[in-house]
Amino acid sequence: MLSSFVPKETLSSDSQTKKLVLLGTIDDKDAILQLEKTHFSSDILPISSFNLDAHNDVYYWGMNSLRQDLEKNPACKFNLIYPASETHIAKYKKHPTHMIVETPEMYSTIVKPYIETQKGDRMQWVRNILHHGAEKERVVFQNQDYTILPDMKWDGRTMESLYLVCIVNRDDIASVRDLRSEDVPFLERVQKSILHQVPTKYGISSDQLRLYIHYQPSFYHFHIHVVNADYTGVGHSILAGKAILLGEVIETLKLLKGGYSEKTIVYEMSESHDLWGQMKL
Ligand code: M7G
Repeated sequence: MLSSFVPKETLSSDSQTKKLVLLGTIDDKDAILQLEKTHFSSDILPISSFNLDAHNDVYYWGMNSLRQDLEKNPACKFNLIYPASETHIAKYKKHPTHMIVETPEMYSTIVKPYIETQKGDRMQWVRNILHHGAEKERVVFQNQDYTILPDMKWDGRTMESLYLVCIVNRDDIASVRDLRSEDVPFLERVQKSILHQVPTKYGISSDQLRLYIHYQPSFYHFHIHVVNADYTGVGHSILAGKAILLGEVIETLKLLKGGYSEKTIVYEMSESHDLWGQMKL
Protein backbone atom coordinates (compact mmCIF):
# COMPACT_ATOMS: atom_id res chain seq x y z
CA MET A 1 0.00 0.00 0.00
CA LEU A 2 2.76 2.41 1.02
CA SER A 3 4.58 2.00 -2.27
CA SER A 4 1.44 3.09 -4.19
CA PHE A 5 1.28 6.41 -2.29
CA VAL A 6 1.30 9.39 -4.70
CA PRO A 7 2.02 12.67 -2.86
CA LYS A 8 0.01 15.76 -3.84
CA GLU A 9 0.42 18.28 -1.00
CA THR A 10 2.59 18.92 2.06
CA LEU A 11 0.26 19.34 5.04
CA SER A 12 3.00 20.21 7.50
CA SER A 13 6.74 20.07 7.86
CA ASP A 14 8.54 20.68 11.14
CA SER A 15 12.31 21.11 11.10
CA GLN A 16 12.51 20.86 14.88
CA THR A 17 10.68 17.57 15.36
CA LYS A 18 11.86 16.28 11.93
CA LYS A 19 8.31 15.41 10.93
CA LEU A 20 6.72 15.67 7.50
CA VAL A 21 3.03 15.10 6.81
CA LEU A 22 1.99 14.53 3.21
CA LEU A 23 -1.45 14.33 1.70
CA GLY A 24 -1.60 12.01 -1.27
CA THR A 25 -3.61 9.27 -2.85
CA ILE A 26 -3.56 5.52 -2.98
CA ASP A 27 -5.78 4.11 -5.74
CA ASP A 28 -7.46 7.56 -6.09
CA LYS A 29 -8.50 7.70 -2.43
CA ASP A 30 -7.01 10.29 -0.05
CA ALA A 31 -4.22 9.11 2.24
CA ILE A 32 -2.12 10.89 4.86
CA LEU A 33 1.49 9.81 5.26
CA GLN A 34 3.42 11.04 8.29
CA LEU A 35 7.17 10.54 8.33
CA GLU A 36 9.31 11.12 11.38
CA LYS A 37 13.11 10.75 11.36
CA THR A 38 14.08 8.19 13.98
CA HIS A 39 16.20 8.81 17.03
CA PHE A 40 19.91 8.00 16.73
CA SER A 41 20.92 4.68 18.13
CA SER A 42 24.05 5.13 20.24
CA ASP A 43 25.19 1.47 19.85
CA ILE A 44 26.29 1.81 16.24
CA LEU A 45 28.20 4.58 14.47
CA PRO A 46 25.98 4.94 11.42
CA ILE A 47 28.06 7.39 9.31
CA SER A 48 28.67 5.91 5.87
CA SER A 49 30.10 8.85 3.89
CA PHE A 50 30.55 12.57 4.47
CA ASN A 51 31.61 15.96 3.04
CA LEU A 52 33.61 18.29 5.21
CA ASP A 53 32.27 21.85 4.83
CA ALA A 54 34.86 23.61 6.96
CA HIS A 55 37.12 23.35 9.95
CA ASN A 56 38.60 25.82 12.39
CA ASP A 57 40.99 24.87 15.15
CA VAL A 58 39.51 21.75 16.81
CA TYR A 59 36.05 22.26 15.19
CA TYR A 60 34.90 20.37 12.05
CA TRP A 61 31.49 20.35 10.39
CA GLY A 62 29.83 19.02 7.28
CA MET A 63 27.14 16.72 5.98
CA ASN A 64 27.04 12.95 6.08
CA SER A 65 24.88 10.09 4.99
CA LEU A 66 23.84 7.33 7.32
CA ARG A 67 24.18 3.60 7.12
CA GLN A 68 20.59 2.45 7.55
CA ASP A 69 19.21 -0.93 8.35
CA LEU A 70 15.46 -1.58 8.61
CA GLU A 71 15.81 -3.84 11.65
CA LYS A 72 18.53 -2.20 13.72
CA ASN A 73 18.75 1.35 12.46
CA PRO A 74 15.71 2.43 10.41
CA ALA A 75 15.69 5.94 8.91
CA CYS A 76 12.07 6.87 9.52
CA LYS A 77 8.89 5.90 11.27
CA PHE A 78 5.76 6.17 9.15
CA ASN A 79 2.09 6.49 10.06
CA LEU A 80 -0.42 6.05 7.29
CA ILE A 81 -4.10 6.96 7.44
CA TYR A 82 -6.01 5.37 4.58
CA PRO A 83 -8.60 6.17 3.45
CA ALA A 84 -8.32 9.59 5.10
CA SER A 85 -11.47 11.61 5.84
CA GLU A 86 -11.85 15.40 5.62
CA THR A 87 -11.56 15.50 9.46
CA HIS A 88 -8.23 13.66 9.31
CA ILE A 89 -6.95 16.04 6.64
CA ALA A 90 -8.07 19.10 8.63
CA LYS A 91 -6.34 17.75 11.74
CA TYR A 92 -2.94 17.44 10.08
CA LYS A 93 -3.02 20.65 8.03
CA LYS A 94 -1.29 23.61 9.68
CA HIS A 95 -3.82 26.30 10.65
CA PRO A 96 -3.62 29.22 13.07
CA THR A 97 -4.32 28.31 16.70
CA HIS A 98 -6.64 30.31 18.95
CA MET A 99 -7.28 30.18 22.68
CA ILE A 100 -10.86 29.40 23.66
CA VAL A 101 -12.54 30.18 26.98
CA GLU A 102 -15.21 27.49 27.13
CA THR A 103 -17.87 28.18 29.75
CA PRO A 104 -20.19 25.44 31.07
CA GLU A 105 -22.96 26.98 28.89
CA MET A 106 -20.83 26.81 25.75
CA TYR A 107 -20.05 23.20 26.62
CA SER A 108 -23.67 22.17 27.02
CA THR A 109 -25.06 24.06 24.04
CA ILE A 110 -22.25 23.72 21.47
CA VAL A 111 -19.61 21.15 22.44
CA LYS A 112 -21.68 18.37 24.00
CA PRO A 113 -24.00 18.00 20.97
CA TYR A 114 -20.90 17.98 18.73
CA ILE A 115 -19.26 15.22 20.81
CA GLU A 116 -22.40 13.08 20.35
CA THR A 117 -21.84 13.21 16.58
CA GLN A 118 -18.24 11.95 16.98
CA LYS A 119 -18.91 8.60 18.61
CA GLY A 120 -19.49 6.57 15.45
CA ASP A 121 -16.93 5.25 12.96
CA ARG A 122 -14.14 7.49 14.22
CA MET A 123 -14.02 5.42 17.41
CA GLN A 124 -13.71 2.06 15.65
CA TRP A 125 -10.00 1.69 16.43
CA VAL A 126 -10.79 2.02 20.17
CA ARG A 127 -13.55 -0.61 19.99
CA ASN A 128 -11.17 -2.86 18.04
CA ILE A 129 -8.61 -2.67 20.86
CA LEU A 130 -11.10 -3.07 23.73
CA HIS A 131 -13.42 -5.69 22.23
CA HIS A 132 -11.97 -7.26 19.07
CA GLY A 133 -8.36 -8.10 19.94
CA ALA A 134 -6.73 -5.47 17.71
CA GLU A 135 -3.06 -4.84 18.56
CA LYS A 136 -3.36 -7.54 21.20
CA GLU A 137 0.27 -8.65 20.88
CA ARG A 138 1.27 -5.06 21.75
CA VAL A 139 -0.85 -4.71 24.90
CA VAL A 140 1.37 -3.90 27.89
CA PHE A 141 -1.25 -4.56 30.54
CA GLN A 142 -5.00 -4.81 30.91
CA ASN A 143 -7.42 -5.29 33.76
CA GLN A 144 -11.10 -4.59 34.39
CA ASP A 145 -10.46 -0.82 34.35
CA TYR A 146 -8.23 -0.23 31.32
CA THR A 147 -5.96 -1.44 28.53
CA ILE A 148 -2.55 0.15 28.05
CA LEU A 149 -0.47 -0.23 24.90
CA PRO A 150 2.10 1.63 22.80
CA ASP A 151 0.65 4.72 21.18
CA MET A 152 0.87 4.63 17.39
CA LYS A 153 3.10 7.73 17.66
CA TRP A 154 5.87 5.70 19.38
CA ASP A 155 8.50 3.75 17.48
CA GLY A 156 8.25 1.05 20.16
CA ARG A 157 11.96 1.01 20.92
CA THR A 158 13.30 4.44 21.90
CA MET A 159 12.90 4.80 25.66
CA GLU A 160 13.58 8.56 25.52
CA SER A 161 10.34 8.98 23.57
CA LEU A 162 8.30 6.29 25.37
CA TYR A 163 4.66 7.02 24.53
CA LEU A 164 1.80 4.76 25.63
CA VAL A 165 -1.94 5.22 25.53
CA CYS A 166 -4.18 3.96 28.31
CA ILE A 167 -7.77 3.40 27.17
CA VAL A 168 -10.31 3.01 29.97
CA ASN A 169 -12.96 0.31 29.74
CA ARG A 170 -15.77 2.72 30.58
CA ASP A 171 -17.63 4.20 27.64
CA ASP A 172 -19.55 6.78 29.69
CA ILE A 173 -16.62 9.23 29.74
CA ALA A 174 -16.26 11.00 26.40
CA SER A 175 -13.93 13.69 27.74
CA VAL A 176 -12.79 15.35 30.95
CA ARG A 177 -16.16 17.17 30.94
CA ASP A 178 -17.92 13.93 31.97
CA LEU A 179 -15.78 13.42 35.08
CA ARG A 180 -17.32 13.97 38.52
CA SER A 181 -16.04 13.68 42.07
CA GLU A 182 -17.46 10.11 42.24
CA ASP A 183 -14.88 9.16 39.61
CA VAL A 184 -11.93 10.07 41.82
CA PRO A 185 -11.47 6.54 43.28
CA PHE A 186 -11.61 5.07 39.76
CA LEU A 187 -9.05 7.56 38.41
CA GLU A 188 -6.75 7.09 41.40
CA ARG A 189 -6.90 3.32 40.94
CA VAL A 190 -6.03 3.62 37.23
CA GLN A 191 -3.24 6.11 37.94
CA LYS A 192 -1.72 3.91 40.63
CA SER A 193 -1.89 0.85 38.42
CA ILE A 194 -0.27 2.61 35.42
CA LEU A 195 2.51 3.91 37.68
CA HIS A 196 3.18 0.34 38.80
CA GLN A 197 2.77 -1.55 35.51
CA VAL A 198 4.71 0.73 33.15
CA PRO A 199 7.87 0.93 35.31
CA THR A 200 7.73 -2.86 35.76
CA LYS A 201 7.62 -3.41 32.01
CA TYR A 202 10.03 -0.69 30.84
CA GLY A 203 12.39 -0.17 33.77
CA ILE A 204 11.62 3.54 34.02
CA SER A 205 10.82 5.04 37.41
CA SER A 206 7.22 6.06 38.06
CA ASP A 207 8.11 9.72 38.64
CA GLN A 208 9.64 9.88 35.14
CA LEU A 209 6.24 9.38 33.56
CA ARG A 210 4.02 12.28 32.51
CA LEU A 211 0.35 11.26 32.63
CA TYR A 212 -2.07 13.62 30.94
CA ILE A 213 -5.28 13.88 29.02
CA HIS A 214 -6.30 16.21 26.21
CA TYR A 215 -9.07 18.72 25.97
CA GLN A 216 -10.23 18.75 23.24
CA PRO A 217 -9.09 15.23 22.41
CA SER A 218 -9.29 13.89 18.86
CA PHE A 219 -11.17 10.82 20.10
CA TYR A 220 -14.05 10.98 22.56
CA HIS A 221 -13.46 7.84 24.61
CA PHE A 222 -11.57 8.55 27.80
CA HIS A 223 -7.86 7.79 27.46
CA ILE A 224 -4.67 8.87 29.21
CA HIS A 225 -1.37 9.72 27.51
CA VAL A 226 1.58 8.09 29.32
CA VAL A 227 4.84 9.63 28.15
CA ASN A 228 8.49 9.76 29.22
CA ALA A 229 8.70 13.05 31.17
CA ASP A 230 11.90 13.93 29.27
CA TYR A 231 10.20 13.73 25.90
CA THR A 232 9.15 17.07 24.51
CA GLY A 233 9.07 16.22 20.79
CA VAL A 234 5.31 15.83 20.67
CA GLY A 235 4.37 19.31 19.47
CA HIS A 236 1.09 20.63 20.83
CA SER A 237 0.39 17.35 22.63
CA ILE A 238 2.02 18.48 25.89
CA LEU A 239 1.34 22.20 25.74
CA ALA A 240 -0.66 24.10 28.33
CA GLY A 241 -4.02 24.61 26.64
CA LYS A 242 -4.05 21.06 25.28
CA ALA A 243 -2.72 18.73 27.99
CA ILE A 244 -4.11 18.51 31.53
CA LEU A 245 -2.09 16.41 33.97
CA LEU A 246 -4.06 13.46 35.32
CA GLY A 247 -2.96 14.36 38.87
CA GLU A 248 -4.37 17.87 38.38
CA VAL A 249 -7.65 16.45 37.07
CA ILE A 250 -7.99 14.27 40.17
CA GLU A 251 -7.23 17.12 42.57
CA THR A 252 -9.59 19.50 40.73
CA LEU A 253 -12.39 16.92 40.89
CA LYS A 254 -12.02 16.78 44.67
CA LEU A 255 -12.91 20.49 44.75
CA LEU A 256 -15.69 20.55 42.15
CA LYS A 257 -18.99 19.22 43.50
CA GLY A 258 -20.65 18.94 40.12
CA GLY A 259 -17.49 17.83 38.29
CA TYR A 260 -15.75 19.22 35.25
CA SER A 261 -19.01 20.16 33.52
CA GLU A 262 -19.29 23.14 35.88
CA LYS A 263 -15.84 24.53 35.16
CA THR A 264 -14.74 27.10 32.58
CA ILE A 265 -11.87 25.57 30.61
CA VAL A 266 -9.30 27.54 28.63
CA TYR A 267 -7.73 25.65 25.77
CA GLU A 268 -6.38 25.91 22.25
CA MET A 269 -8.32 25.28 19.08
CA SER A 270 -7.08 25.17 15.53
CA GLU A 271 -9.09 27.02 12.88
CA SER A 272 -9.44 23.64 11.18
CA HIS A 273 -11.42 22.15 14.10
CA ASP A 274 -15.08 21.42 13.29
CA LEU A 275 -16.11 23.58 16.26
CA TRP A 276 -14.02 26.62 15.42
CA GLY A 277 -16.75 28.55 13.58
CA GLN A 278 -19.04 28.31 16.62
CA MET A 279 -16.44 28.93 19.33
CA LYS A 280 -14.70 32.06 18.11
CA LEU A 281 -15.43 35.21 20.06
P1 M7G B 1 -6.16 12.25 21.52
O1 M7G B 1 -5.86 13.07 22.72
O2 M7G B 1 -7.59 11.86 21.29
O3 M7G B 1 -5.71 12.96 20.21
O4 M7G B 1 -5.24 10.98 21.64
P2 M7G B 1 -4.34 13.41 19.59
O5 M7G B 1 -4.13 12.46 18.42
O6 M7G B 1 -4.63 14.80 19.12
O7 M7G B 1 -3.27 13.32 20.62
C1 M7G B 1 -5.42 9.80 20.93
C2 M7G B 1 -4.12 9.04 21.00
O8 M7G B 1 -4.33 7.75 20.45
C3 M7G B 1 -3.03 9.72 20.16
O9 M7G B 1 -1.85 9.85 20.93
C4 M7G B 1 -2.87 8.79 18.97
O10 M7G B 1 -1.56 8.77 18.47
C5 M7G B 1 -3.29 7.45 19.54
N1 M7G B 1 -3.87 6.55 18.53
C6 M7G B 1 -4.76 6.90 17.56
N2 M7G B 1 -5.08 5.79 16.84
C7 M7G B 1 -6.00 5.81 15.71
C8 M7G B 1 -4.41 4.72 17.36
C9 M7G B 1 -4.39 3.33 17.03
O11 M7G B 1 -5.06 2.81 16.12
N3 M7G B 1 -3.59 2.56 17.83
C10 M7G B 1 -2.82 3.08 18.85
N4 M7G B 1 -2.06 2.25 19.53
N5 M7G B 1 -2.85 4.40 19.17
C11 M7G B 1 -3.63 5.22 18.44
